[in-house]
Order: sequence, then structure tokens, then C-alpha cells
Amino acid sequence: MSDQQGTIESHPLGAKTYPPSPEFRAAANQQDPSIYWRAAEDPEAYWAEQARKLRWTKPFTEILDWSNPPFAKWFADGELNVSANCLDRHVEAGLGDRVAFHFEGEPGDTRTITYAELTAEVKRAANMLTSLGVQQGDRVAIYMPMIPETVIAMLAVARLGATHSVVFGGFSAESLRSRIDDAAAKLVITADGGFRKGRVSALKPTVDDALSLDTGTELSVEHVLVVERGGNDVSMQEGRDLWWHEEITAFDAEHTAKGFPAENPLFILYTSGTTGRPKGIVHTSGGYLTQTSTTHRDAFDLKPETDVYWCTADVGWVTGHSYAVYGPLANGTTQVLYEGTPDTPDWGRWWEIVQKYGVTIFYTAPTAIRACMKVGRQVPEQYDLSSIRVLGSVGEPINPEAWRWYREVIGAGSAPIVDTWWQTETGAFMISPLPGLTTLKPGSAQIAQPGIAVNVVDDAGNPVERGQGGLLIVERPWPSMVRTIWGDDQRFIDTYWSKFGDRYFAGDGARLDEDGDVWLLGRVDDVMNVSGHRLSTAEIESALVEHHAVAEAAVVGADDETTGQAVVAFVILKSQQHLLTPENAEGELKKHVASQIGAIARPRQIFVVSELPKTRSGKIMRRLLKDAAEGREVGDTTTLADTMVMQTISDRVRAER
Ligand code: 6R9
Repeated sequence: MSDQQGTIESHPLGAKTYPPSPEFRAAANQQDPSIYWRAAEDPEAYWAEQARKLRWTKPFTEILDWSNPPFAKWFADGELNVSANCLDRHVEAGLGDRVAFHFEGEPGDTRTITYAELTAEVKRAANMLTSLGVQQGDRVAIYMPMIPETVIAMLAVARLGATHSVVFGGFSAESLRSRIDDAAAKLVITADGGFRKGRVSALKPTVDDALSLDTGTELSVEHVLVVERGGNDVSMQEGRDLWWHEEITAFDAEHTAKGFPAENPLFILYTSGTTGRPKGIVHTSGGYLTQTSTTHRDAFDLKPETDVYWCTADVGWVTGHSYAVYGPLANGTTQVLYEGTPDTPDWGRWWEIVQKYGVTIFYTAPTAIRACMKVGRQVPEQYDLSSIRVLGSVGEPINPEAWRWYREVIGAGSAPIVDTWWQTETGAFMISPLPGLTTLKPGSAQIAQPGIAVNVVDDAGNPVERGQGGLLIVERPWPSMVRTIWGDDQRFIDTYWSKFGDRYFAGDGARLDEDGDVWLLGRVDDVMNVSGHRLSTAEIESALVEHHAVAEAAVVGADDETTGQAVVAFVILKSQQHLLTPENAEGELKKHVASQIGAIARPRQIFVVSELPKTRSGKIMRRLLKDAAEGREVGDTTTLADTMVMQTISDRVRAER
């Protein structure tokens, strides 16, 4: 097998490219390519210029302080109020009547909230939190469904200079408690329950369980504030628990926002670490708001006067923080906020919402796109999606098959797709096309944002040649970067900065193509080594889903006596296809992969399964599939959306061994 076949050096993706249409380009926020070199020439000046678009109560004179790497400070002598930048600033500019949120509850209830109304609600809530003793520096845990009060709570905490820690509503009592303990939160804001898949999913009872666990850590929580949403029965502990709607009536909508230092911690967000306890990623204020608002405006080509923007991510994830709350609100965006799942009451729900509100910018994840593909294009085709003009993708590499479907079926064959690469740790987009400038390549996130410098290096830290694969790094500090891991500076240093000095190690494999565009290849632990050849799980998965009978695929590298690692694939077949049966699928698909990529990539085994193990944010947990493929006891499944999936899969694998 020559090195030209079956390795990441021959990524077979995306032959056809998609330049911006002349009309799109002519109207785009960024239509002059010189932005890239101007920003590269003096990134600090570029970011300072962006930062000055925000409202500072005390202007900054320092830009970047990197005197103590890896602990960066941006705009450190400046002061601002993040919440006032998202609210009061717009109202004072005469935009109070603009809709901030079109809220759509899962059962069909709706609320329209203008910037003036949102500002008033946040002021009231800030007064309420003050009365509960919340001050600058305090931590507040938020465990909520996707409803307006969740955003109001975040902005009220931020307004006081306190720090929120949003915990995804699907997490267990144990996970919630460990996050409360780690941050020593003094207040928990929750709801009785929220609507999910047609029924009420309780939240307050989980908070009760979390707070009554004996963890060996003294409970930091003084109060629990409960929003009424699900209408489910909950018990309220006298003195500790308070109803939001009862308390808030005592407070008026007068509240003057005070400025806080640019490096005041805005939030902690825990990422599911591969091992050990979750990492509390710390983000601060001025740099974070600068980069989220800039990238939101430029990568989505946002026109706040006319666009209706919808990011489908739950606010329990970083995408919800940066691109459903802070970035869009700092830009005065009109957004859709939807409480439920895309399949309730049926798979037309998202598209019905797009049609109803005339959504123009739509941002979701490849896993959701593939789920919609599986159901079939006849569903979105029943709705008028002609308002859509920009599409976004995030969370994992988007396979070209899904990319083309997304553009064709959702984007009327013309909407640019911005494939945005970033992480909880980066806070905001790092690699993404600019839709008025970039000729799109399906499957590649392509190019660093202006003012950001990324590279692909080998293990020794030397840049790879074009056409080669390696590890993705960020060359210089950026405004929205993680500042530390909460309470654990050493872990911060060890995790991200021990490999390449003061260059940030992202943990992702990547390849530079002949044009210098970046192709993300998945986490480095997802890059396999088969007979000394580097193979990417993403590459083989992409080949598998290119097959007409395959709906979804996950690939892992399993230990193999002769080849070091061998490729093991798990596939879901499309339901309405008649060409492959589970019995003949294995042979046919092995042949298909070999012909698409090369014999080196031919999977050793292919298992047809009905579901894949996913986290609640939709990421496939390949680590567990690897356990099953290697015949080990399957590891920790507590972060799975459906913990039974792995049992079924390991039984299947065992039966074949
Ligand atoms: C925003 C978010 C981060 C990891 C990251 C990478 C993967 C995210 C991607 C992508 C390829 C993209 N990832 N976006 N891979 N193309 N456009 O997802 O944050 O949950 O912290 O995950 O997700 O592997 O390292 P987070």
C-alpha cells in the first residue's frame, strides 16, 4: 500500500467548491480579503478595534498582557458591564422595540420579548439576586430548561459581576452536585421542570437529590430559586427554596449596571473530560464579549436590523452561551429560542418554526443534520424555508454528504455554510469561513478567523507541509481564550500548554490541504494508526455515510495483533432502503470503504446497529465503542443520553467474537 492511499494525506473529500455568489458578496459584512492580512499584521490592534465597539465604563489602555503565560489578560485596565452591553446599550440607542427573542415552548406556547422587556426583566432579577446576597465574585449554578428565564438569570448574574455555572438540564444529580461543590455555588436557579419530547421533565426534584447527597463537601448552597414552567409537583424546603414568580414581584425594573474589570470571571462551564472529574473552564468578560460578538457578526454575516437568527444549541453547552446568549445579544440580534426537541410532535417542528418566524440564519450540528437526512427530505420540503440565507455547523467535522444535503434541502442550494471550529476552551470561533469571502469546501472549516493564528504541527511542534496531517495548535493568545481551570491552574497548564510551550494544544488532529485550508480530523485520540499509516475516524465515517444505504457511522481504532490498530465500524442503515440487509452489509461496506479510500482503510469489522452511544450534546462516544470493539468492559456511561445503547452494542460485538 503506497503512502498515497488510505492515509490522511489523501483525504478524499469535497472535490467541488462553492464560491460566494456575487450578490451575497456585494452585500456581505466582510467583502474585502485584506481584512486577513490587516488583522495578521497587528492582531492586538485588530482586537482592540473590535473591543472598542463595546461600551466600556472605563476605557482600556492595555490590550494583551502575556507576561505570565499561559495566563493571559486582555484589556485588563478597562471596565465594562457585560449585561448592559447586551441590553441597556441597545435600549438607549432606541432599539427597545426590537424583538430579542421569539420564544417557542415545546407544547406550542409562545412569547415575544423585546429588548426593552428583556432589559426590564433582567434588572428586576438583578435586584432579586442582590436581595439574596449575590455579589461580585459569587458563583451561581443555573440548572434550567431552554426558556427565557434561563437567559434572564444568566444576564442578571453577569450584571452583578457574579459568575454563573450553567449545568445542562439533562445531567444527573451527581453531576450537578459535583459542579456545585467544585465552584462552591451559593445559589441554584432552576425550574420545576421543562417540556421535552411531549412530557414534563422534572428539574427541581433532581436539585433536591443533588443537595441531599453526602459528598463529603460541606454544602455551599444557601438558596434555590425555582421558576414555574412544567407545572409538576415539587416540594419546597422552607427557608431555602423560593419561587421566582413570587419573589420577583417585590422588585422594580430600576437597576444601574456597574462596570467590572475586563478580567472579572463571567462564567464557568464544565466540559466532560475523558477521564477524571470534569474541568471547569473559566471565561472572563471583556475579551470574551469582544470575540463572541465579532465572530457572530462576521462569520454569520449578521444584519441585526433584518435577520432572524436561530442557534439550536442548548444553553447548557458553550454554543448556547456564546452564540445564543452573549454574541447575539451584544449584537442586538433577533433570535428564536425553542424549548424542545426537533422531533416533537414530529420531525417537521424545526422547519415549521423557521417558516413561522422567517429565520434567516440557522446554526446547528452535523448530528442533527444527519438525523434529518435519515428521516428524509420530504419533511423539510413541506415548509417554506426560503428566508434562510446563511447556515452554520458546529460540534464535529461535517461530512460532505451531510454538507451537501444541508445546503440543498435547507439552504435552497444557495445558502453558504459556515463550518465553525472552536471549543469550550476557545470561547468563540477560531476557524470558519467568512461567507462573503471564502470559496467553501464541504467538510473543511478552512481558515482562521481574522486576528487568530492557527497551525498544524508534528509531535515535535514543527509546522507540517501543506498536504500533511498533524496536531492543531493556536499560535498566539486570543481574547476569548480559557483563562484557567477553576481552582486548578496546574491542570490548566498540564492539559493545554505542556506539549508546545506557550502555543495552545487543542487536542484535535488536522490536515492542511494544498491551499493551506484546515481539515479537522477529530480528536487526536480518534486518529488511528494502522500498520504505521495514520487514518482518521472522520475520514472513514465520511466514506461510509457516502454510501446510499448508510445513515450514520462511527469508527474506532481497536488494538490488533498484526497491524497495531484495526478499523472497526458501527453503522446505522437507512430505514427506507432495500439494497442492503444487515447480513450483506458488512461485506459490501468493507468493499465500499476500500474503494473510497484504499485497502488500508478497509474495516476489520462492521457492526450494523440501531443506535450509537451519544452524549447529551450529540457527540458520539467513540471511547465506549472502542471498549466494546476491544472486548473490554465498557467504561463510564453516565454522560450518555441513553445508557442502554452500549449494553445492546456490546452484546452484539460479543456474539460475533
Ligand atoms: C463548540 C464545541 C470541542 C471539540 C473540538 C472538536 C469538535 C467542534 C468542530 C469540531 C470539526 C468543527 N469540533 N466544532 N470538529 N469541525 N466545526 O463543540 O465545543 O463541546 O468543547 O467541543 O468538538 O473536536 O475539539 P466543545
